[in-house]
Amino acid sequence: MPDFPAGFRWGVSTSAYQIEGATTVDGRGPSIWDTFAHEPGRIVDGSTGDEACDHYHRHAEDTALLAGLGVSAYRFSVAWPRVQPTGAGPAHAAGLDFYDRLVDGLLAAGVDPVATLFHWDLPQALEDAGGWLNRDTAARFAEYADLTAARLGDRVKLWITLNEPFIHMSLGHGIGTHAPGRMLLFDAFPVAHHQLLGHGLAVAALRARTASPVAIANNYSPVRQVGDTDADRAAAQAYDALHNLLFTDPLLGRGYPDAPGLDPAVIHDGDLDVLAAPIDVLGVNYYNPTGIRAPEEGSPLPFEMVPLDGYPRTAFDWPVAPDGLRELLLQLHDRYGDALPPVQVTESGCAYDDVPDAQGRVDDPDRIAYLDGHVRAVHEAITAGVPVTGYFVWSLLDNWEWAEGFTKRFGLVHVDYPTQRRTPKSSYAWFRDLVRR
Ligand code: IFM
Repeated sequence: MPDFPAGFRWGVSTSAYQIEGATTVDGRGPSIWDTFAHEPGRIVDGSTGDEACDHYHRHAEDTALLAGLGVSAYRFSVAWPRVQPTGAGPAHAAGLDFYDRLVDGLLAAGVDPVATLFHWDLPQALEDAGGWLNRDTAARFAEYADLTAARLGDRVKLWITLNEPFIHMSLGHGIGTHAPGRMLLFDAFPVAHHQLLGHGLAVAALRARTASPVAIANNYSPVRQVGDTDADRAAAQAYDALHNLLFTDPLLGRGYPDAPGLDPAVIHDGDLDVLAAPIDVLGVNYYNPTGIRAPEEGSPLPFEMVPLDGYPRTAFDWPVAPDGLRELLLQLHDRYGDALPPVQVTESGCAYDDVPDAQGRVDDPDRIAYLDGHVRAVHEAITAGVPVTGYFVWSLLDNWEWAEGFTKRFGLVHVDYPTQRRTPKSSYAWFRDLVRR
């Protein structure tokens, strides 16, 4: 493995609803994911995040795993319904106490806390008032950011406002496979704009409370056009605008791209200035490229997704394409030039069906190969001039993978859910050795 620049940040990521459990403990309110997961037929294995990895009670053990890994940073998310159980009103002290303990434990272990404010677990009370379709949710989000930073702002080393607003819009509000389960297709655009507005307002709230850098974590997927007709080209452009540009162009001062569904009536005067508040880091979550061709006649979508041939595949059936990460980082650099802040890869990882052997060891060579390829791709991008300053593996632990329940394992650490026993996989040792070097 080639050398990385001094100070490069190596980390791992998780999110609240996927690991914490304890969903009714210490006054936490319900979130849209509690509601959704409890609806029959929503989650493939019928599971919920009620217990997940029980991290709420086992955070000290998990912090010891981080210390053993030697990472310099840990990216977790704060559950909004712990801080404001009904999505409004003063901070709920018992909820923030948990993150206080977690952050202090991380610092004592020499690990920088990196906090994401919104990783999809909207308080149910806000959803009942229209959720992200309601412009007021953006203001509520800034208020929650302020309350959280008032308590943790002196110790969190990097703040991330939103996680993957594209996924929350498209799966949660476009096709309804994630909470809150709305099926609005392109009428979901207000969810994009209000999340971005909330991000901009939260940046201002955070700046007033802390000197730590502020970021957003976007999901990107380079588009591989399948077919060579004008219609295929138009389809690839439409998908690229929606997935890759819609949530980055306005942040970096270019306004919205020409994307399907964009409704100018939702954008008020002055909003674009709020969205474009300077950020210190752009978080990049990358898993795979997407194959796109022209849709069949009569399709409600202006593109069709097609499987990409010629790649190994993960247990999610996603193509393993490290070259896509290099390509994406170079594209960001080319498109935004000097407007691009330093980039940190805030999620990179893969699901495989890892099973302990007779001795209880979990050998996961496919994950090691995946990570090795993606870390090298980052190095190639740095060599080509892209300012990449960090790389976080998704995820520290096997955890509750949204609509896939417990069926997809992304962790460097295996979790036996009935006993909550944690077993570091061989990829944990591989990543530890990489970080040490
Ligand atoms: O588990 C998710 C995470 O919550 C957001 N990014 C993608 C991961 C894998 O699907």
